[in-house]
Amino acid sequence: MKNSIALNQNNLKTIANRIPSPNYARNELKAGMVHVGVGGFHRAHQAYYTHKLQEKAFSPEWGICGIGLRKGDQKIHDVLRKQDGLYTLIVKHPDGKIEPQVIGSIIDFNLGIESADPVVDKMAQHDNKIVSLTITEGGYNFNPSTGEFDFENPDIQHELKDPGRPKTIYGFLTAALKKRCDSGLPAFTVMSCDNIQHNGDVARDMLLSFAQKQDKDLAFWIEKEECFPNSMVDRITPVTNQSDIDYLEESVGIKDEWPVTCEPFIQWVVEDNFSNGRPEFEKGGVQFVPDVKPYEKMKLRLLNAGHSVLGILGAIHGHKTINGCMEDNTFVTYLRRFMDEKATPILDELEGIDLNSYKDSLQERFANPNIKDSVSRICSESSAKLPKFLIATLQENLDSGGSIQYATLVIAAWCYYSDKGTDKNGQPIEIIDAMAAELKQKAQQTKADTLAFIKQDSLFGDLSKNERFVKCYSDFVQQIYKDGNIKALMQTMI
Ligand code: CS2
Repeated sequence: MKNSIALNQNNLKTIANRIPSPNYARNELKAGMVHVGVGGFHRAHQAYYTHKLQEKAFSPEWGICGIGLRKGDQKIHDVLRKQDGLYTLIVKHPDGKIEPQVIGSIIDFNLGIESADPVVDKMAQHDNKIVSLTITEGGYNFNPSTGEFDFENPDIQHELKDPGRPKTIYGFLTAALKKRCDSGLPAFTVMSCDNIQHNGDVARDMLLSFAQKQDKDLAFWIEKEECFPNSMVDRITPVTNQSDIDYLEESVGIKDEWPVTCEPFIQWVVEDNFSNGRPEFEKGGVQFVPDVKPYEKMKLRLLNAGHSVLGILGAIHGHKTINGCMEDNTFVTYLRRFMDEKATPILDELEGIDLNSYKDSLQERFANPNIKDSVSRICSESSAKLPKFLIATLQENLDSGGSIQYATLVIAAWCYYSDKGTDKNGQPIEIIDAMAAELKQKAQQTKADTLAFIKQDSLFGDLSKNERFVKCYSDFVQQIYKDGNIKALMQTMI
């Protein structure tokens, strides 16, 4: 568009004539929440809910300050600073309708890379009442099979020796909490928004393990004063593409360097357990419940696990997107069988939720042809995701005598995927995983030792010693390694 304009506060009036934009006094907002990990998901979810709240019931004490602790956060920091915290959220409906809107709830951004002070100070500041997190499943620094805090991590060892120069979330949280404790300020709530079962409890246990080693008095104070609500978060948020940036500039007339796209569905179920007040998020549609555990289990073991099932199998077959998988009947049937026969039996009772319609709605969401959620995003960091999404279900089915084939095939396929790095057409698969090299190395030993891949105990626990699992896994590995024709194998099972 000829007269396209840059997204920033000065241009907001003009932009508001083109698409919905914040109508509240952003300059009056204070940073009552400090959010670590400002990826697409945070911007499509918590920041969106906060924006909705501001529109419905202006609450000046509840703006968001973004925080980045990793080098990779530099870019979002620079973009959001340049755009005065503003960005466009593009909701893509299954029928092709596209709804862009400007979100205004992020009002500041600090990096803790070169110096920790700006971040620690922000967290320790009086106005701040909540530190929320989307630091990914791998960011919690625990051993997935034992659940124990990983003190071997060199960054953790560094922080224990030198608390003044924190590197991980734990070092930053304790440094800020120490300041608050010393100056008589109340503890902030730590609100985890990651896809981990009992995410608040995990955040609490890990923070306390760390703090107990670093400063016992502080650990005692944290234990007494601080709340860690569990929550279930949900909105499918694919990686932003150049075509999204071009669409905004060419069709809407807005130059936004990093918009976010997402599906229309959104859900947030949170335990009402906050140490120092909270926004009235319910006005923006958030559900507060006394116990979120059954909801999180349902979501992790159906939606997230379902994604991984489609992602790993789809990657080997050569599907590029999740909706591409959903156009393939073999994948659709396989997914449903996995959800009905493996995942549903291990879920807890959920009052008022009809699991069949939940699963139907997941299928519709996955099939949204406009979302184009890439298989590579879903498979990224599988080493952090699969233990929580899939292996946990497998373990429960092994314990209860339930059926295991559908999940076991995915594990066998994950081994093949890590080993080969190409799909059935010989096209390279992009593997993004902090453990990629180790996974590959183990997978490559499969020919000599069929169980080499599952002998990684930190991921698989004692699965390699379970006779029933080993038999099923070995059969699948042999079959996949014959010709990599994963779809043919799936077809024999449905
Ligand atoms: C996905 C999630 O990362 C993944 O593998 O399953 O990002 C998923 O899209 C969100 O949890 C949806 O709420």
